[in-house]
Amino acid sequence: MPTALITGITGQDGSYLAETLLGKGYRVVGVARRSSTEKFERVEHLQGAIEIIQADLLDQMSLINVMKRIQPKEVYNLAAQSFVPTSFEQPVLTAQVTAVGVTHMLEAIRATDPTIRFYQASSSEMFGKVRTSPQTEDTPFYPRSPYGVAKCYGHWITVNYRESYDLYACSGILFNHESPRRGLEFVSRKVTDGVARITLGEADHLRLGNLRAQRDWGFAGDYVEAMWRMLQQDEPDDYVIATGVMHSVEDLVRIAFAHKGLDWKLHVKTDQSLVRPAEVDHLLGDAAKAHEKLGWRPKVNFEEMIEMMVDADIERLTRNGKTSVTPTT
Ligand code: NAP
Ligand code: G4F
Repeated sequence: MPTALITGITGQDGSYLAETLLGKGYRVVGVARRSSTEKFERVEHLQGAIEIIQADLLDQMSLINVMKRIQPKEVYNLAAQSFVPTSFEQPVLTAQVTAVGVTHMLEAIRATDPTIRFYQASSSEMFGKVRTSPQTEDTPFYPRSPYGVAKCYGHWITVNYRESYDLYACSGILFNHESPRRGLEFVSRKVTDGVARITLGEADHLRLGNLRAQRDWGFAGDYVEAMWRMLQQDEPDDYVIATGVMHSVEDLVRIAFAHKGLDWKLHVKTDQSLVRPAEVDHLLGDAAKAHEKLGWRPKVNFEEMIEMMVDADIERLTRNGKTSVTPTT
């Protein structure tokens, strides 16, 4: 049974990746940082099937000790400060975790077992103010937030360690991907949770920022399969993972409200305080390389995903009461 180590296992992608790897027969060990309140909701249903070990991306020695103890064959680095607005408020922390944390991971691998296969969670935020459209692995980066800048560092240090030390290190440039397990602060989940509350009579309106921004949104459950496929190739490489379809935030809002027979214009208020200091206006990915080399394709389309998220939020709120933040699906 090969061992896979996942940093960020308590996050959206970590939980889907853990399920996928268990299904493929892996022993799955997750890294979680110490917290005064444990936050294992997303992997609660995997209790007994996965192991959790404490370490922090900010602490080099803790990562070296994890590698020695667990002896993984594959390492998936999903841990990050991943919320763009927070990166404007906490740019130094974001750089320490999301950028330098990647070097801590790579150094831990070099120091313990350089044959470990490594996946780095890179991001379409690196394309930022896009130079060409759609974006491919060859599109130049132009990040528009401290988060995007940190992800560029993480991306290039992964490439650099692959080329300098012959590590099997891959970078997946993933476009936005969502699910019922998405954090409530991201726009997709904020909207589906808002629609659920309005439908149940718990709220009357929703405050949003820039409705004109456009994203290439996919389903997280589809995207974690691509991460695994990247680590099964003969040679390490970088891949764009995207649907190739772009929607605006306004499209997202319209579809989510319409799913419950609501007119979004009666419930959505725009709030200038939610507009970012610098915005990424459009992102659209071209995943042709992943189609050809990994045989990967997305299965869930945008409308299906948004409707799935609205239904899951209504089900959660109905079951647990309006204050619950625990997603189940
Ligand atoms: P997420 O839900 O925000 O999860 C982030 C994870 O990182 C959490 O488990 C968090 O732990 C952990 N973490 C944060 N700081 C840490 C530290 N100092 N040490 C150890 N762990 C730490 O993010 P996600 O949506 O699953 O995304 C996974 C990765 O893909 C991230 O690197 C993200 O930047 C990247 N990405 C995401 C998308 C997307 O659309 N979802 C697209 C491209 C790239 P706590 O639970 O303790 O906070
Ligand atoms: O859902 P978002 O916060 O995601 P964003 O900024 O695109 O970042 C996500 O995707 C990246 C991949 O491209 C990841 F790397 C990153 O970790 C994260 O997962 O915002 C999407 C869009 C933005 O243009 C934002 O300005 O929605 C717009 N928006 C409008 N109103 C809002 C809101 N975003 C949020 N979070 N909240 C609003 O009220």
